[in-house]
Amino acid sequence: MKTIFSPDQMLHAPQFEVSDGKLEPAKEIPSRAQMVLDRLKAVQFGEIIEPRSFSLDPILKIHASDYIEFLSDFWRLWTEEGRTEQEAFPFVWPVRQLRTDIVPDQIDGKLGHYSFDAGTPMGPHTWTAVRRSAETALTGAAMMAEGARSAFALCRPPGHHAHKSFFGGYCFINNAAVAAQYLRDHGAKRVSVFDVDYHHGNGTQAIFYDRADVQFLSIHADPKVEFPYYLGHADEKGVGEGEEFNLNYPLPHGTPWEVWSRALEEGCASIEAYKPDVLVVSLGMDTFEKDPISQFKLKSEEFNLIGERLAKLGLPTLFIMEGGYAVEDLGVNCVNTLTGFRQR
Ligand code: OKP
Ligand code: ZN
Repeated sequence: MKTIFSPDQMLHAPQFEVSDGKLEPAKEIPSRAQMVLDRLKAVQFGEIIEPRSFSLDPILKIHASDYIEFLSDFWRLWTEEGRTEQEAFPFVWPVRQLRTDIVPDQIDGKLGHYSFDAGTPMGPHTWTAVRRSAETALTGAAMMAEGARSAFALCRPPGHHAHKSFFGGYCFINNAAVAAQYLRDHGAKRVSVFDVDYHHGNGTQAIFYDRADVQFLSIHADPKVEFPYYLGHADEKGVGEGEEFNLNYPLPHGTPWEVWSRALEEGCASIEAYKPDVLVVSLGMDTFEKDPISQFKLKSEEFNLIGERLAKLGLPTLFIMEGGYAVEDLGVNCVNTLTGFRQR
């Protein structure tokens, strides 16, 4: 299995994040990708290649053009306002009963309009890294469309929290959604996106919520007690054509493999019934027992079992990296998953 990655993805290097009501050291940092690369090399897992270049068109099939323009122009606008801070945080949002149709001219108003949390700072090179991360996912999708049986897109920044026109949860472009759409546009009739990150993939869910051609499944911590808080409940099943094609498996804090793996079984059964042409896995390793921001209890060896179970589906499978913040163990846990998949 080939891995796709660009060093440009390291250019997004946040220092801080707002989390749990305070300013904290950033968790979604470049060393995450480095740990995975180091492990891939240490076990000689397979070739590591650079992403191809793509126009913005496949990204604009998922994201609104004004949003992408905002992301790409942001640092220029920020500095033109005279801001000198090296990272920018949104701090005000259009909620429920306020108007949401007018994009403010002022930079803080814009930041709030195009985001949903203050945990996702933007720096001078964020856009470069974000675009490259999406191209990493797109290259994986293109390789699958060209006949590969599997590929690993080492995306960073991650993507599954990003909606059509707002960022948050460390995510800017929804890499998995962009890849799934690319696969739909290049021969796949049906695509399943299985999100095994600890956090609900609210962005991916929202993007495909009314569609029958992309099935979305997510196993995650119950949003009543965990980020992203407002989506990911079991009764969110899709709307219109998309009804029954959105499946959420919220689980309590403290969930061990014995319980988590039952949701994995249920998800796999639904994928088998759906009969997709290709599977996209939103791969988060933050279900790990030692993850600093998460509360599930998976052990390192159990990541091999995730890979093995997914392999049993017998589908062409594109892995897209999402979360995982126990940096020391991240490479092992990630490569364990891919190894479990490959050894079936
Ligand atoms: C991104 B991904 C709650 C803090 C939440 C944001 C978490 C974003 C996770 N205690 N901070 O899904 O791994
Ligand atoms: Zn996560």
